[in-house]
Amino acid sequence: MFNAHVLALASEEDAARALEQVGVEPKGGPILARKGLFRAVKLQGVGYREATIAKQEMLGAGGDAATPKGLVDFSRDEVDVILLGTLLHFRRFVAKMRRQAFQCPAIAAEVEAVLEHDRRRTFILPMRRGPLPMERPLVMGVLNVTPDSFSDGGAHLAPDAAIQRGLEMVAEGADLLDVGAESTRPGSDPVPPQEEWRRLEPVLKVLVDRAGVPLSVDTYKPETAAKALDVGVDMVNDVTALRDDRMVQTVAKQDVPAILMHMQGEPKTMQRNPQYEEVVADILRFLRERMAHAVEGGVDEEKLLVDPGIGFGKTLDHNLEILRRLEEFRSLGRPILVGPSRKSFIGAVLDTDVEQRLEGSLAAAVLAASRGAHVVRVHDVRETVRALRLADAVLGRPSGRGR
Ligand code: HH2
Repeated sequence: MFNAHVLALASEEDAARALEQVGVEPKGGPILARKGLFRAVKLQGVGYREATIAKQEMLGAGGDAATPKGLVDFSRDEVDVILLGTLLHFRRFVAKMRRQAFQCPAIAAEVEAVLEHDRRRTFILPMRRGPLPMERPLVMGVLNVTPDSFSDGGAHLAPDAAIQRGLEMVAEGADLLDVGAESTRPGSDPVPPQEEWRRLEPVLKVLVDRAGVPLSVDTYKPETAAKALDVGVDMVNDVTALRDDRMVQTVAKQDVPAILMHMQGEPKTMQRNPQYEEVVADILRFLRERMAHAVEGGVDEEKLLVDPGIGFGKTLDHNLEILRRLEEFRSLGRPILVGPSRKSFIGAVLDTDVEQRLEGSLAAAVLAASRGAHVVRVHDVRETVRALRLADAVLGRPSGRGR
């Protein structure tokens, strides 16, 4: 018996470790690791000429490419392609495509970029009050200074209660706090900016000095974001991905990090009949466009985070698919934030009301963390910090969670 077994190799670190165990020369490790890691890269809307060349070149490189029948019977001008190969095959493919005609060099550049992005696991987020290392999934505590948030509405509407809960979450191990004063739950109405700021101001002014962790303001209104940044808040969490151009200007001028979240439609109506051609690809395209728009408007790309927006214009199946395929958002090359906490998809799976979603929220947080989330936005900080400490240990990540 040779004790054959299939190795679980997801990253270069996994491959290097496995090779070391069989005593491969350290110098050969990276080369073999490239042969040991398989990747599938999907391209959408590729012209038939480029798709034909890409298939040939990927086959020539030792890999393969999946293309639809429409490519060979000339019934389609554009097709989606899935390139299949090891990192070594992709390296050869990129070199060959660079020298080809038509849009082939652009395909080479995009494929090379997404593989490089996919490889990147950690980030250091530059912030006003010092850099924020993202080497293990960070816990962002949710503080809703609202009467009507879906899970904790009214609990922290009074400034003192909000401040106390904020400090409590820090004591429980929150790495960041996200403070919001308008519920964006399905069916909610907007809050006027004056009212939003009236709720936020007393809370932010105290927490900026006392929290000891970075603060983000959960708003899509430029006037609210500007005021919050003026009192010292560190970043902006915008559920509309800087839809308002004045928000782009505010973030650019203040040079702070911003979270770009995907939402289909508006909170009032977003859950009526959400539809996607292909949920992950559609959200990726949206986030790419919003990133490009922000960068064109002067925002530093190194300060952007991306969020697929669990529950914002998505069905149960959409939400589950986003979490299952969260790693695919690595292709954007930016830290991934995700907020499944207590949301209705958990209630739908477990058949539980909002106050009975702790276990589901923890499962979602751990799954998200193991599938590439850099920040998990949660209500139950103490429990999530514990659950993620275990996940860190299993995944071999640096500890240091939970003060
Ligand atoms: N979810 C909510 C609010 N803001 N921001 C980001 N980036 N990602 C999210 O998933 C997200 C978010 C909704 O949760 P909550 O704030 O608890 O509820 P409400 O909007 O009812 O206040």
